[in-house]
Amino acid sequence: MKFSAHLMEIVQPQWTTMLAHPFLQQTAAGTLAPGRFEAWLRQDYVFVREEIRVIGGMLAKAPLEHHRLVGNFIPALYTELDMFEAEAQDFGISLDDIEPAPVCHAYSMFLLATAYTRSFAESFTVLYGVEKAYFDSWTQVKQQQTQPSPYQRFIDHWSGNAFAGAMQEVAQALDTLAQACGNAERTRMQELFRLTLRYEYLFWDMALTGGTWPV
Ligand code: MP5
Repeated sequence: MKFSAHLMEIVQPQWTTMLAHPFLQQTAAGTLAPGRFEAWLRQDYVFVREEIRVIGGMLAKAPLEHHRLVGNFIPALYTELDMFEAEAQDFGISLDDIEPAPVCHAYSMFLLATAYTRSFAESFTVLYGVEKAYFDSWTQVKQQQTQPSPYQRFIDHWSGNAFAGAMQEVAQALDTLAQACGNAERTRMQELFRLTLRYEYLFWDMALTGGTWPV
């Protein structure tokens, strides 16, 4: 079995729980309370901005054969930031002075630390988890929605063909990388993948419940 498929198999129950998160269900049903999408948008904007630094760290370690794939994330993420900025303007949402909420802060620091302190294969596994979580989450929203959503641009972006193609390339590169890893490294990759999924769940939770700093 390919390593990317193996990862999905070992986290299957938690992955299913993540996809059942009320934030996603309510986004699909069009019943999200006012302010909740705004909370997600502001926090995810900060997250994507930080992700560019993560890619910078990964590029420094990327084997030449994977350099272009990783490097291509930088213009793609800037294009995503443009999408956030355009949508925020349409919704009248300010993107100024956003304080990262605890989960957003912890998750982006986890990505950054992984990129700078772990092997390339390990941080690439986390990148796969980040992308796969959004691909599956927004694809499910797209499949479940029965009417157009005010947030359609986001739904279409992460469930569309371009993102699906990039997703496939990432999965293939991960499978190639994993073939050259020993058992100990593969075990660490699995642990990091599970952590990534846990953070993804928490990110939806934060969007739905606020999750701001208590003190
Ligand atoms: C992604 C994201 C998708 N934007 N935010 C979270 C919390 N998880 C995953 O990654 P990308 O690189 O923005 O497509």
